[in-house]
Amino acid sequence: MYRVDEFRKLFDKSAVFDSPDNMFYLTGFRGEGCVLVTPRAAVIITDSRYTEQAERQSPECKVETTGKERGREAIIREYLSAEGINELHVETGVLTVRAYRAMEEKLPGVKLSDMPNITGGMREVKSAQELDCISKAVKISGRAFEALLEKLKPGMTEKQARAVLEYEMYACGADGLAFDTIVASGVNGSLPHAVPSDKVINKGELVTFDFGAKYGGYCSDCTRTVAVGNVSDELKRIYDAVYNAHMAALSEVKPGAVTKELDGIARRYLDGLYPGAFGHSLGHGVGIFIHETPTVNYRDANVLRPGHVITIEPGVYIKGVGGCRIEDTVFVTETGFTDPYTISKQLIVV
Ligand SMILES: [Mn+2]
Repeated sequence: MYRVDEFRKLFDKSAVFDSPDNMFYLTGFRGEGCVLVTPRAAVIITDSRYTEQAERQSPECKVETTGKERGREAIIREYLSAEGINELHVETGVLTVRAYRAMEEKLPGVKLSDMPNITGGMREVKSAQELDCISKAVKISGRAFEALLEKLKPGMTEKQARAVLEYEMYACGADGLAFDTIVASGVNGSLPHAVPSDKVINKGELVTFDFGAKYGGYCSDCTRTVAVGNVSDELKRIYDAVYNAHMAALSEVKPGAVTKELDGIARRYLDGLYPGAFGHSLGHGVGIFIHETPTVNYRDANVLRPGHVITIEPGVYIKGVGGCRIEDTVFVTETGFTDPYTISKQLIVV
């Protein structure tokens, strides 16, 4: 997809993009390098490993290959001087200090300015094509999770369970993983972002899986907590509380809904039952990157619009006991929302 024209309507100055996500969003190019956008030019600056790829993925862009005599800044300088431009907006949140200094040094007479967040806003509202990619990523991860449930047994380690789930995502057609898969069993469940370990999964434990696939450059994000055999009433109560919080917040997802109020629905309910046990945000936007705007937390009053893609993922985490989280990535529609997942949210017992 080529979105440089759309970008220029919102920003008529010159900019260079170094973040792979923004490079891909604006041009469709998925290799390394940078993208220069001026009022007249859209240029992918890359090295010879990616020249042909850039031409294939982004036929609308000019492709420039760096070489010994003509580095990235030299190419940028040529384009800027051709248009008489003396200011360049850069992604200061992405560039290393070294890269920034190299630009300062090698682009004399060019003022480097902070790039306003134009692409972040553009990326919030997804096109039908983008929603299709996210739906496919969701379906791949859903099929993979079903395959995992067939194989999940007490005695497996968290790492082994992760290996199965990630293998199945690839086998089901994922281009890659949206993020590092989380598997947290038993007392490890109190760590919201637990790293899978050699711990054996035992009967009587809850196991939280947080996983996502990438398809066509877009992410999916899902969490399910399953019971291995019979679990204690205490763990069942935690599950029910998270389930209720998830469903209550989800049911209010619609255009016009304010994100901090959605967060509040889940937070007030869970704080009433388990004070302080729900520490993280209710959710986040999802797209090319796994955590995008709009934010869905207790601070920000973002107003949801059709085309927003967000997660709803309340959780309860109690040290020494365990934890639970239930998450789906959902689409805001004209009238409410659609939830593309088919994995049950009722407690699954394996
Ligand atoms: Mn998430």
